[in-house]
Amino acid sequence: MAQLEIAVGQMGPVPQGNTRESTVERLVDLLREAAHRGCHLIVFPELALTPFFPRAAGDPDDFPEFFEDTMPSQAVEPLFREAARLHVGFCLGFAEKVIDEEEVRYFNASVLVDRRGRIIGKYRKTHIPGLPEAAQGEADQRFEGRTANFEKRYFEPGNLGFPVFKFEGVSIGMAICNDRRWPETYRSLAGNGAEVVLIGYNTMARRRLITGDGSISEPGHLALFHNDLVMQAGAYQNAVWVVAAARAGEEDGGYLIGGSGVIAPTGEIVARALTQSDELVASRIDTSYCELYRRSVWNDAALAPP
Ligand code: CDT
Repeated sequence: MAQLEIAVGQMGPVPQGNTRESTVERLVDLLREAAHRGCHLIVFPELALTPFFPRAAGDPDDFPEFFEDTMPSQAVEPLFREAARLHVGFCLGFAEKVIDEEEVRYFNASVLVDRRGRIIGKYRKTHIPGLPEAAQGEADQRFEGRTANFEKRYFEPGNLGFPVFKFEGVSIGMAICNDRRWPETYRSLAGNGAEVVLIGYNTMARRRLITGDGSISEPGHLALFHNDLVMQAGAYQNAVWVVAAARAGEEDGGYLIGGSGVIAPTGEIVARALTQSDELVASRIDTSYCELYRRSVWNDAALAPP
């Protein structure tokens, strides 16, 4: 049994034109608040360093400035330094560019950083959503008013599986945005021993659902309902804590739902963001709830402890 004081670092919009340095300063401010509130770990959103650029039907060559080819890059160093100084770990989502056997590859990734500022885990998003191609004449780099998702044009599916890492004695796995909608995400992580699943996300409100041959609109209220539904079910059915950090509010003419929070293995939301801005939400995570449910309700499943 272990306990962890954990924080969600929800972010308000990061519009185009913001410098990486100013965005990292906001992350550092949230990390400082987490330290002030006695937290051991803070979770930041998906692609936390940039606008949610896959709304534009471009490709990685259109936005080289949004990709990190080292982590920490020079701009992100202050966050790592402050984490080590204040003894607070973090989980950070970013767009990753790697050279693999002379081939350039792009992943939607996150790292888990320990309380000494060292990377102890990496995850690459498995379920890449969106359209691979824009409609005729639509392929460009415009963000304004766009609610589409073109991630398939930017990222390939992750190749690291669903790894789990020890952080202060607690088994932690990561997932990124669309991954949270898929039951195998939680089941794979829980099967690998995860007690806590950290999720960063960027979900557009009033989005269109992509079908094989186009898209159809979805009632606006369902975006937040489905967000809660999948994470609460994932937490309960797999006896894990879910700690979810969103980007929220109006960014370049599109609206991101927010709704960051912490969900217990009971399936209950135990802490939740109130705003659509940078906001810290903190909660104590107690892994005895994972054990309780694995020994009782889920006792005959693969999740049961040996
Ligand atoms: N960023 C991201 O993964 N967004 C997705 C869009 C999914 S469209 C079904 C999300 O899950 O919100």
